[in-house]
Amino acid sequence: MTTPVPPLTKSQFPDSFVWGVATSAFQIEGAALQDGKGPSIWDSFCRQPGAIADNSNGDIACEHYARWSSDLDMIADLGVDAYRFSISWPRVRPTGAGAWNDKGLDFYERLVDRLVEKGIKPYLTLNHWDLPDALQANGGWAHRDTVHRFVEYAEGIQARMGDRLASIATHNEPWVVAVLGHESGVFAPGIKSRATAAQVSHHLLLSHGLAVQALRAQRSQASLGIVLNLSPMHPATDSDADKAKTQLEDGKLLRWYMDPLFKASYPQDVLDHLGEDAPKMEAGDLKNIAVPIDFLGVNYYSRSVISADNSWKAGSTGLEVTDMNWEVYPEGLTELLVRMHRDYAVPPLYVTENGGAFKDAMQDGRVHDQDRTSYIQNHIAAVGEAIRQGVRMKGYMVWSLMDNFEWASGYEKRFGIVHVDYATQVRTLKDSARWYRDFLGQPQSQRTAAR
Ligand code: IFM
Repeated sequence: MTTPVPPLTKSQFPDSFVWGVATSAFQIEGAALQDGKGPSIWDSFCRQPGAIADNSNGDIACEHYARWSSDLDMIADLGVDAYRFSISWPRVRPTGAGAWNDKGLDFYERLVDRLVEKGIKPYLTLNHWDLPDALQANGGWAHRDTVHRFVEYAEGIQARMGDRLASIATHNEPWVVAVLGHESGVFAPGIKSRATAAQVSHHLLLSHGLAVQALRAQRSQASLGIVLNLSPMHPATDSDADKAKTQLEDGKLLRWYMDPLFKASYPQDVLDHLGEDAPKMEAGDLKNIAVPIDFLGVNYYSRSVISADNSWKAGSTGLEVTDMNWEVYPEGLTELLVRMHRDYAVPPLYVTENGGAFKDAMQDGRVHDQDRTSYIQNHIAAVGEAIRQGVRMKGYMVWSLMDNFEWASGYEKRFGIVHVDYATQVRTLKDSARWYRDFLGQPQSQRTAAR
């Protein structure tokens, strides 16, 4: 395992750089139907036989709904500047339309107030995938009406607590919602239709643009943006077939989202590829999507290696792989950030998620997760390298604060820097959390001037 050279210090980053940890509502809260919360598409999807590897669900998860206060103490003890979390839409508006649920709104308002009290910036994500089930019954993200329900949701949250939020991201990883949720169907709502997936991606982007405009009209003080999951794509070989497939996959993952957001157009090669499955749009949609935003969040875990016949296997190049079977490839993060900066007129960037699932062992009350610690160190160093190459970076957030419900993998994959014993709900700082706390705790006096 390599460690970054020279040794990593916080002083290598601008003083204003924001360090954080991230979670999402469905993955940690539990309390699936408590205090008036409505069911989400993930509550229903978990009930489909075989949908989740360990047949689990989000009913209990990390019991964060009950334990939020001590969880915030733990976050504060890490010394982070920011906490990235999401609101469960059906907790605050159970059917996605109609009546709002005050108990749900109170929960998030208390959370935000306590963060502010502790000097931790609240970074909110509105949609981290748990769409109200009632909206799915009406067609979900494939139905244009959901776009307008999302805008109302954004407005309701802004009206209630927007004055205390540092940042609002409209969506987390729209590619995942569209493709894994509606094309391969391995995520909620489990639909398998390429045309539906394409329509969903368009509606997600449109709802982003319209929500940003609505929040600006409400004079939101929070910085507004969106979070994408991105990877550099590398052909497995120099063959023309591998290179052509790589170009198309790059179009489907990166340019399909970046082009409309920053160039008000969809990439022609992907439109050609989709043919009749391309999304139906209305006049003005692309202009509405490409509204100026204050930040772009990038979630990075690994590169993608593409072979025309899908024969490439992670680990075949000798690189370490995580428990998700994703290559550990920190240089890909620098490559990606530099490319975004070069190819698009991007606002300041954050790494809004980065981290690794590894098999952890609890020994005498400690988790010596050197693999995860090195992973995080090397990726932070990769962000530093992007800054040196001229990229405007604003922050870095570890995924995740604590072990949690890893979607279709259930509780089998652990991404946390804090270990969760699901039987007792005891939280234990892993060595990676201890390292991050020490790294963040570097006294201000040892920090150099902003670069
Ligand atoms: O756990 C997820 C998160 O919800 C979204 N980004 C990727 C993470 C790891 O798979």
